[in-house]
Amino acid sequence: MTQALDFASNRRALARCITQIENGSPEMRGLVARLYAQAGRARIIGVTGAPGCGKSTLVATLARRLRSQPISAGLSYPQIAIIAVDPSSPFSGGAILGDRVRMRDLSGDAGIFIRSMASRGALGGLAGATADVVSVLDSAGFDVILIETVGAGQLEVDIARIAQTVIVVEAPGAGDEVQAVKAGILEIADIVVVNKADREGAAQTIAALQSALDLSRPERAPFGAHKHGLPARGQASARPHTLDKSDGRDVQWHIPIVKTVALTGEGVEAVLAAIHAHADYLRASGEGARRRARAVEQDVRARLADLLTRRALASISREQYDALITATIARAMHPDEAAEHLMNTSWGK
Ligand SMILES: Nc1nc2c(ncn2[C@@H]2O[C@H](COP(=O)(O)OP(=O)(O)OP(=O)(O)O)[C@@H](O)[C@H]2O)c(=O)[nH]1
Ligand SMILES: [Mg+2]
Repeated sequence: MTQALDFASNRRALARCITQIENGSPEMRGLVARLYAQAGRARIIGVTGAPGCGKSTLVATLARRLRSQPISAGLSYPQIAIIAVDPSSPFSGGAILGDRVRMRDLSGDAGIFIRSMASRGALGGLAGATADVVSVLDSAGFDVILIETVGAGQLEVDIARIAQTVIVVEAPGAGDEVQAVKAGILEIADIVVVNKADREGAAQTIAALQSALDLSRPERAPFGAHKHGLPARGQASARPHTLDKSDGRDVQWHIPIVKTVALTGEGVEAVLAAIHAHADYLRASGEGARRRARAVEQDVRARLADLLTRRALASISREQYDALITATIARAMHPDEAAEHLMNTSWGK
């Protein structure tokens, strides 16, 4: 508990702890496990989309807006953490520095903590490390945690899924082509944002996204859209996401498409309204708990796969391992046989 309180006031200790998590440092395990027990209060929002679509600008604008709105009692302002995850770079490379520059104007605010993550090495890979960092930030008392990922592959999908609410950002581009569909990330969207709406082609992009969403989601009644002033059906929104019928509830989420100009803040209020509406939906439908259960299971499996791999590799010498791979390359062995051999060696068979 003291440790968690220390983090809130001691950003340097927090930054050090995150670096150790990234590096998969074993000394951190006990602390991370203790802090995990204290997490579960923060609102976690993932922002993903193609490179350059305006994720960082949107995240910075959202953070500023959130900081200007007191928490319901009206006495304090939310503490916000921003994590930019760049799976493509093993070091803090150019893209992350770019983010830092773009988010520069936030750094004067003591209520906002910004951090980039790039390296691997932690159990469960980068997604596992991100999950650990999120729970450390959560236990440290951050009210909102924003995770920015580039959204180009399965790893980014896994990282985005750590969030309770996933925002997929798209910018007007060439014709009907929707980057989010190409990258396979539209299917994880809870809210779709068409940013750079000041640019030509925003209407076509919205139409293309709308039909992509319509194709993938059957029709149901919307939840919470009117209450939160979101666009009505048929305007800039898609068909609702179907819930598992077995839960017997009639609460549906209606994925909104929100138009923004993140540079000027236009439309960002509507994104916040959608985020609040989605939180209501997650609570009312029980989907929030189901989603967390799925994410936890996925995380456990990723860590298990890592542990088993590490154990198997530790059970043989480098030379034996190389010989196994060489034999497989020469087709003297099937990859299944090589894997099984490693597995059996590690179990002492
Ligand atoms: N015209 C216009 N430009 C924007 C808008 N939002 C962001 N930009 C610009 O688009 C460029 C990329 O913005 P970022 O916020 O860095 O985009 P990103 O998606 O975080 O980029 P990566 O992290 O590199 O993938 C910057 O030059 C921004 O100033 C917008 O609403 N309209
Ligand atoms: Mg960025």
